[in-house]
Amino acid sequence: MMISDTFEHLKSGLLELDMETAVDATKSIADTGDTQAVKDAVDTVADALQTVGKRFQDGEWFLAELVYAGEISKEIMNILSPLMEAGALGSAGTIVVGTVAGDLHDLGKNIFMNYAKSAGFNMIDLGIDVPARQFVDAVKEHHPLALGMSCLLTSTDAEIGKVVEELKRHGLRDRVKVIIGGAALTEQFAKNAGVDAFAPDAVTGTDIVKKWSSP
Ligand code: B1M
Repeated sequence: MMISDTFEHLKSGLLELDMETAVDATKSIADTGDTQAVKDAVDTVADALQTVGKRFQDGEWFLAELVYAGEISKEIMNILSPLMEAGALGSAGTIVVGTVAGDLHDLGKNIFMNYAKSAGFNMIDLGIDVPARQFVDAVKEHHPLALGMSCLLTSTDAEIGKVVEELKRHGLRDRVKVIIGGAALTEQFAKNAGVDAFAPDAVTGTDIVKKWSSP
């Protein structure tokens, strides 16, 4: 089978909610041992998830389908992530990442983490529904180059300002760069919230932290 067919199976497996096809295709890609193929597979997942989001927005898909598409994506990323980590792990610096309090979305955050890991960053994942205090404690503990927050709900975007305030209150704001991403946010929001950067996607986010790592 051609490698292009395998990417097609990965995508169709996700979009047809066929776990077995998606996982088999991912394993075939992983077995090639080709780092670029692994990155292309992550791009394929990100692309397919945009389609998933559109189907949900258009009322074509419902919550159960969304959740299952999320589970398939996680299985795929579980196979791909260790291969992406194989690079110069941690050499570019540490980044602490989490999804803000009240928000349980993590697919985009995980994709960003995988991209940044593959670029050599040591990623510390605080998970989802992370309170401001926990972000601050992690900055104190790990002294990261950057703190990343993901937010997909307009009802939780105020959490970002809270974290920035907490960082200031603990005298940490000048010691860490702050990057945010997620469907609820914009460049303008980032300016108002006093963070250093907004990443519209994982690739741009990784480019931004790379610049911070080697100015
Ligand atoms: Co929810 N959801 N959801 N959802 N969900 C959205 C966000 C929504 C826009 C859908 C819609 O109505 N059109 C909407 C929010 C509306 C709003 O606030 N304005 C919504 C809603 C309402 C909800 C619930 C309230 C639904 C309900 O229960 N009635 C509920 C809330 C639960 C909660 O969090 N408290 C809910 C639940 C869920 C599921 C659990 C079913 C599932 C999440 C599964 C999971 O994450 N494990 C889910 C999903 C899948 C979505 C959509 C369809 C897709 C999100 C996604 O994963 N996209 C989403 C619709 C949409 O976004 N169009 C929607 C793919 C992902 C790759 O994109 O996360 O944007 P994204 O990440 C991108 C970039 O943004 C960027 O890089 C990624 C890749 O390029 N990025 C970063 C993201 N974070 C970054 C951080 C960085 C850098 C880049 O640095 C730190």
